[in-house]
Amino acid sequence: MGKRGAFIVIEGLDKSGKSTQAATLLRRLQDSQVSAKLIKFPDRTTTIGKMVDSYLRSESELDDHVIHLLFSANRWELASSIEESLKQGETIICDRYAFSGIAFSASKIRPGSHSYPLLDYAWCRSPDIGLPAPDIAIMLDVSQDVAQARGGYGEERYEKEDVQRRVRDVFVRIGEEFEGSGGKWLVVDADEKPDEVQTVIWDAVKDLVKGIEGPLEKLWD
Ligand code: Z5A
Ligand code: MG
Repeated sequence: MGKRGAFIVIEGLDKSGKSTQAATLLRRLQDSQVSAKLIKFPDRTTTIGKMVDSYLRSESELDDHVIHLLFSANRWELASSIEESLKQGETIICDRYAFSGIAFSASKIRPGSHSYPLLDYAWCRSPDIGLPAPDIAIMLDVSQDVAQARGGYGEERYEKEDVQRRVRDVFVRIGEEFEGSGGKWLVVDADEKPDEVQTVIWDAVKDLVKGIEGPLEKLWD
């Protein structure tokens, strides 16, 4: 049997350049004749994705538990097609994944409280247990003032300074746990110029994209 494709997840704070870097990486892989595709979560095109989209644009209100489960369900909608593509030898670049799911939900605080969590961290992690696990998760770390200077910041529900600060703290915890469970978690300084960020990313993935012999692991399993 041939090698399987690599599953590369790009995560990070808002306006850290995830979509920019994911698109650049895809072009580079295609130029190098590596079979690859780019996916993104939330996938706003599916039935569930449309509900998520409406919530993010503040066009609808949903209970915090419900929106968390919808984000996860949106990933499960695509889980078997991700597995199939990887098995066929196609590399997948994934713009946000389950780590964003935990980071944004577990950083919510109870109304009237300064720091008391609204949703339990372990509860937030549980619906994504068993999803395809990435071979590497690349966390783009941007500072607040740099993110705010970039286009579009502040247009959607979670793009507020205090939210982003709490999200970042949860991302640090997630990274430690992912590494602790044997995963690869790479933090990249995303304040740098796009080309410089891409150089660091390429360096981290260039061997993985040659194909992987080992089985695809399951997330948090
Ligand atoms: N969310 C959740 O709660 N639960 C979940 O399970 C998931 C997500 C999966 C929407 O996500 C929201 O959903 C998000 C998390 C939550 N909440 N918020 N806020 P989204 O992925 O759809 O969000 P987005 O609208 O695509 O924004 P983004 O992802 O945060 O942006 P980005 O992809 O990181 O950045 P970009 O689009 O590549 O770049 C932004 C701008 O900066 C653009 O003008 C670029 O040209 C510029 N840019 C990029 N890189 C650079 C550098 N290095 N230097 C200078 N300028 C740059
Ligand atoms: Mg994006």
